Amino acid sequence: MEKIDLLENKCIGDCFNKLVVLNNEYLLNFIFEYVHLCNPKEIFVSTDSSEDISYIRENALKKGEEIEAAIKGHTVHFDGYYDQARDKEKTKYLLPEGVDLGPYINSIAKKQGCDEIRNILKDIMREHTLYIQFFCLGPTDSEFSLPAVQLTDSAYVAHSQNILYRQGYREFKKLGNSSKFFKFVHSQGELENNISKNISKRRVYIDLENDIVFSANTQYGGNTIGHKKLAMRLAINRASEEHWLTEHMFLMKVHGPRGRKTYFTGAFPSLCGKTSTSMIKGESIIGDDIVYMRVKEGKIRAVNVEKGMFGIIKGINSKDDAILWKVLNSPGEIIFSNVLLTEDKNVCWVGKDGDMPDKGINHSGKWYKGKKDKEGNEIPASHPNARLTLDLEYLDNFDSKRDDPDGVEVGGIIYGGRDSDTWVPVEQSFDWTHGIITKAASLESETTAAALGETGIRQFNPMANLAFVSIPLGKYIENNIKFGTNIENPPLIFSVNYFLRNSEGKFLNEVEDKAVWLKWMELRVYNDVDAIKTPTGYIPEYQSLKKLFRQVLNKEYLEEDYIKQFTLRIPENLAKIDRIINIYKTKVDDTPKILFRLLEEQKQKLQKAREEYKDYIRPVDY
Ligand code: SPV
Ligand code: MN
Repeated sequence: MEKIDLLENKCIGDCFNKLVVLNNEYLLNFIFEYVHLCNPKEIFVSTDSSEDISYIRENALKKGEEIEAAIKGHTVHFDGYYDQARDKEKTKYLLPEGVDLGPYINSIAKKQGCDEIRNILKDIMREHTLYIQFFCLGPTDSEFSLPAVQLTDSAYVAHSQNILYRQGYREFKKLGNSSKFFKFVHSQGELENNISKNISKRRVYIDLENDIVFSANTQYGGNTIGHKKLAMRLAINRASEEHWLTEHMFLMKVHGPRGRKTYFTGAFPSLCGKTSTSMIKGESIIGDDIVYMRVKEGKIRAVNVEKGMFGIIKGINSKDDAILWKVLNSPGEIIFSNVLLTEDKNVCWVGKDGDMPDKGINHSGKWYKGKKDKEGNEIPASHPNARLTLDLEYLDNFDSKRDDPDGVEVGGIIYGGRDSDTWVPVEQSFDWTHGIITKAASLESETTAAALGETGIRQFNPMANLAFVSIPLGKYIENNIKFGTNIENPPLIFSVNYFLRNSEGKFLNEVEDKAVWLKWMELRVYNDVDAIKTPTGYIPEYQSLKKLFRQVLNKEYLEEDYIKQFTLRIPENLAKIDRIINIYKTKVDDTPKILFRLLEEQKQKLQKAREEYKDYIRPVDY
């Protein structure tokens, strides 16, 4: 009785009733436990209604978590200066004694971690409103649907979730008295000027056994928006148990000849062109960050887990990003985070058309040109990881298949990283297993200035998913291999590399060239173009690309450029294979044996080719 009273007393208006009618004792117990611990001042419960959704947005403005910008519907939010990205170090799995998920998985003993997080959460919401929200990951009324509940004391986080995820109060009504849903507890903690003050107590702790993620003393979306990367970690574990896949991928429709439509997914580490690929001119976007994939009737089908975009804004301009540019300059619901807001409430970011104003407010507070931080570094007008949050429906290239409960059939899967010297711009693997091993599981990416630390350092990032893999890595690789092996015609697997350079460090491709690679991959799905077999996979013939460059970009494509771009770089490829084998040998338990076998085979093929042709093989030499 006492529990019920506590909840009822804190609930605003009829909010208590909104919980009761869901008829789920697990849900009520969960909510009670964290209300008791976090002790919010009051509780707001959101259903799927537009009034409830508006209430949250209005609260974000009223509490100063967001500021209205000049264009109607646009708001700006700031995270703290030292809270601008995912905190990898303080993101940990709570693991019971005796469980070890390997060196790539950051963990803490469950008892110790639970004590620590409970201490941090104790009374943490006492000055705040708690928002309780229900969502559905994946389309509603679907085999893919995963219900999830979020508790957060940030109206900004709650507002972001309303833009990014499908409402799920109705899904919870259908769920009845079940404990099978994901749970998130977030608090921004004590605030100073609306910024989380206790950054040293920032934590993201993940409890896989109970499908709960705790996040405290942080505001940045990647640490706080429960349904994004927090849910992704839970979903990778769930998918592994149930034999489907959760991947860090976009989902898009590529338009082929004669009205043909082919769906592609693509995995790229952060800041490597994932969103920009899904936004390529002339194609259609279904999602830009996370997919679930299941095998149905012998075909791989995928859905977008989300409904919105939490995209990087740096560099968006009218010429290269016409569709986004239009939306960013029109009325509509958009949250900008960590951009520059001028006195007349204009939103600016690095790389936007026009001149950058020399003052305004940004993630460092009052900003002026030349301002330096405590470390003496000049503060840019907007943070490199500044973002825009919007519903994909606003985009002219939006594909309404996004909400199809059956998802879409996947024709091709693309893996890409930031690689200055090894992979060719586009290549098809020999088959599913070869693709998963030599492309996906071998993915590396060079660090950029946007992340902390030295730039240009190659980082191992299998499936662009290393930060989110919540099961032993060897098992995750094995799940991926198995997923496509019993399928008669699995999707083709490709690698792309938008960042190849010549020996002087100059990029060998233009930004827009990726539109051509995409069309070539689409044709390959139906064997509509021939390809050249190399020791590492199939690459395009010059003539097919020449034709596509003309069709897609109206550009002359020179054979000398083709040769530079598609020359097989044997020493670099051999060095890469050695790095990858070494990682799987020394840092990964239970790597599937076939991974070593295939990589050794590829190595031998490359060595043999080197004897025949020397270190660099031009595509015209095969
Ligand atoms: C990414 O970094 O991959 C993102 C943004 O999609 S975050 O929400 O931080 O994960
Ligand atoms: Mn992402």
